[in-house]
Amino acid sequence: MLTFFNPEHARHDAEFEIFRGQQVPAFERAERQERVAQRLRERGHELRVPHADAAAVLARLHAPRYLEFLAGAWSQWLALDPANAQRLPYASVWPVRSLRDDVEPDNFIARLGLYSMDNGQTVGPGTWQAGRAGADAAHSAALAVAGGVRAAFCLSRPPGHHAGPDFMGGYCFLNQAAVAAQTLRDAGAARVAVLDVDYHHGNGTQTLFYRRSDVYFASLHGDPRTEYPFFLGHADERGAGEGLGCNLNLPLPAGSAPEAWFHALEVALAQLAAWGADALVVSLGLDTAAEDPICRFGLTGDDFSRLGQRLAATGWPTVLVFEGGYANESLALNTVRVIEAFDTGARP
Ligand code: SP5
Ligand code: ZN
Repeated sequence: MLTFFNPEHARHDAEFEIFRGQQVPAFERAERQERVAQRLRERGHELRVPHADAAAVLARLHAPRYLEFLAGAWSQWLALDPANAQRLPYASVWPVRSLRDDVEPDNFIARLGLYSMDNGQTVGPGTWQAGRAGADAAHSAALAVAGGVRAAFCLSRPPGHHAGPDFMGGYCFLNQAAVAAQTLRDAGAARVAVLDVDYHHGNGTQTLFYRRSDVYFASLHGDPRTEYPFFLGHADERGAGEGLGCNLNLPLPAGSAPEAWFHALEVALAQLAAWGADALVVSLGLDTAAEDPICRFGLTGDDFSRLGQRLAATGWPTVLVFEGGYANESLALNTVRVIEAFDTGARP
């Protein structure tokens, strides 16, 4: 499968994340993607550096002040104290209910909180460049598909589906699946389906399209009552305004078996077909794997092949966008299983 991959992704690669008040080794590392890229090369897939510029699409999805903050964050952090070059900023205050989010504070950490939903990621020296490279990859993959390629893989990181209109969260900064969906729309697809199969609910993507009737968001994920992102992803979220009826959440209990997961997949695909989708974006998280260190579904290698085959059988022009997946040993194998099963299933 034609794959868009930009080595710039590695410019965002924090060594640690915060867990229970301690710095622990980060789960979302550049190594994840390097391993997938390596495996794809070994298997003979074409890896192409993206050249299309997603700036204009990003500007329609994300708030200008958020993009401006992300672009300038590292230099502002350094300007506070040259010693900050050796430190990473973490948010510690957030504008929750009753607090104002319309006035941007001057204080850097306060602004970081304004533009974050959690402290699961930090902004480093290359975060903006890595994020932009990922968005360009999503834009390029969608343009290839709009141009007649049956399917393309956007092998980007950091991931994107938790990033909303004006916030980062859950290791995500810029919403690549949303960039792909918007690009397909702009290129002429009337109805674009986004299917999110990451273990975690894609709260950012849902929110970006919640009031729109031209993009349908469907997601299968760990029940937010117990699983991250906790505050969105329930079954009663059906869209709003024009977008009412164009959002489907299928939360499953942590620990659900593959058969329950594939049943939910059928429900989602039937809904997207009934709606009349003419192109598909898959938020391809592989943290549903049995061996994933932070998630609790039990998909096996064969299940990932089954997923790829099932997606190909829909017949839709498809952009696959890499999201989560933290069992680095099997991640590359499972990703390539999805990609190759799709290729086999899509062959005429
Ligand atoms: C894209 C994506 O999959 N984002 C996931 C964000 C999950 N954030 C919560 C991580 C909680 C980590 N728990 C550490 C357990 C250590 N034993
Ligand atoms: Zn995830």
